[in-house]
Amino acid sequence: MAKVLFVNPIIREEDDPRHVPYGMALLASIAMREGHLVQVYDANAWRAPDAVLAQILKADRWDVIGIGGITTAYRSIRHVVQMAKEVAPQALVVAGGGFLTSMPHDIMRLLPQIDVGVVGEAFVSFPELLGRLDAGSRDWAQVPGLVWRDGSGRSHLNPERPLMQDLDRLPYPAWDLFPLDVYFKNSMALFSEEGMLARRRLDVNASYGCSLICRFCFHLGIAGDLEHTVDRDGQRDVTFTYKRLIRYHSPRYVVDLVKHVRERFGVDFIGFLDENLMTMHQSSGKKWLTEIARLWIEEGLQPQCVREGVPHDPERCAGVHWGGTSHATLVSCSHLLYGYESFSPRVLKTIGKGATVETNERSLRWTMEAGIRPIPNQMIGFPDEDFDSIRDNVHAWNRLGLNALPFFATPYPGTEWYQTYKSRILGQYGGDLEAFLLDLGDATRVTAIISKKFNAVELYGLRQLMVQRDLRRIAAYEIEWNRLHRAADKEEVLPA
Ligand code: B12
Repeated sequence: MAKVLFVNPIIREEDDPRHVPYGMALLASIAMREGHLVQVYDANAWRAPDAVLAQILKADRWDVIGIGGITTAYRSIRHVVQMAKEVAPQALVVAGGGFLTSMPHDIMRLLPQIDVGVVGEAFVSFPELLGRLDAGSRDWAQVPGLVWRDGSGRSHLNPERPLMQDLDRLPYPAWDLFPLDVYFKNSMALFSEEGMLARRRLDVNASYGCSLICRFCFHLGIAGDLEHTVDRDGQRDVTFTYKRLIRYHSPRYVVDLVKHVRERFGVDFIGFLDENLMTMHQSSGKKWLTEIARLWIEEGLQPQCVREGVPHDPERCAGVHWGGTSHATLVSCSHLLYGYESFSPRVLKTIGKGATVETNERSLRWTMEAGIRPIPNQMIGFPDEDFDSIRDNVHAWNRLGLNALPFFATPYPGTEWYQTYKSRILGQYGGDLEAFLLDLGDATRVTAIISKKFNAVELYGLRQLMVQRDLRRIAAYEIEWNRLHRAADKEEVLPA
């Protein structure tokens, strides 16, 4: 059996750690079920100095050091794998998750310390890798879903690993390997009163997939979106398509899991991580969430305040509240997060999501009428953003009484936007992909601009004017913009 150390990299350095990494917790559990010896160092939770990481890396003779996360964890991942190779050179460094899946060959080139990568879903590929290692083999060419390097340093991507069909075969995540006290301290989710008062929140991912095809979104290669291309030299690469394979845990699995965490860890709130809980309900013939809710009540998980119709009091309320994500074309918990993105008809048409201004507004009204707090997400800087779309948003906020600080539209790797605007994006970083990866954050700052019309200075300025509802200055700048660009156009056509 292999000795495996998982390292959870730092994500959102500027914020407190709030989410146990669900995929890693599942992989740890799977590895233990297969008989391997597993430890976790949660760098995101501990935020400790490097000396601690070095100690952990030396604390045993690890066979495998596993690390993974989303693209914005790149800086931390880079640091950990560099240290791992220095301090524990005997260990096989294995990486996975969105940062690698979105660009396997690039990551293998940028981070030579990674020995093997697991592309897309790792539920089967990772234990198979451990099994091989255990059997003394380091021949990775036969394991679907892996990316690896040959003796010359060239990376190879193996054929795809089919997604697991029966998700209920998954063991429960190994939450007890993570410092839950740190996470419980940051349990509160600022999205609803119940969420705000949560003291012991854990997250559950109940379904995999999303039926939408938003141009700014990426599904980590675990939603049926991942496909391979093979070039003339036989070199494989990943591509992300509109194909979907939507998978659910059964309501029974979900509710038993929640019951388990209630009994084991005393949780009072469950955050559903599902990419889009409500679209998943919709595509299940509107039965899935209803059945979860029925079992939730049957198993005694319904919060006392909901049952008795009284205000939530965390001192008295027994039971488990929950929250998740929704989409503007549906509403049917405590809070629902909505990615409304924009209230401009033109922009909405180009996002690919199928939402309209009407569905956005309707869902907001319905959600509020149902006593659920809607949390709208807005963005600025779409490829087709213009003065009229900016104004449309301000008008909608005024109409609906919304306050929002829009995010900046960001082409994260793996998204359609990244594919479409790749050369433009890299052009903004002097062709240096790593510089772009290191710059990415949570889209509250401008990174690579994909707006055809506005530059960074304009996007910051316009966002500020939107927040202040300053339509007069937006109109004045539109005149200025047109004047400047007319002048620039004229200069361009002047003979040299
Ligand atoms: C929880 C979550 C977060 C958490 C942190 C997650 C974490 N600890 O890594 C927080 C809230 C911090 C977060 C933030 C953001 N997130 Co987020 N988040 C999620 C969410 C909801 C759940 C992730 C999850 O648990 N998935 C389910 C599990 C099973 O998948 P998994 O963890 O990836 O694990 C599987 C594989 O990826 C792989 N794997 C993962 N780790 C490892 C490790 C090893 C060793 C191996 C072998 C394999 C492996 O194997 C697992 C099993 O198959 C997803 C949506 C979703 N439902 O997936 C979005 C998602 C990952 N986030 C996304 C985005 C865009 C963001 C933000 C940029 C959003 C924003 N504008 O602010 C920010 C980044 C902020 C920042 N400054 O860095 C994108 C993807 C980004 C990317 N390119 O990688 C997703 C897919 C949502 C979406 N569709 O757009 N997020």
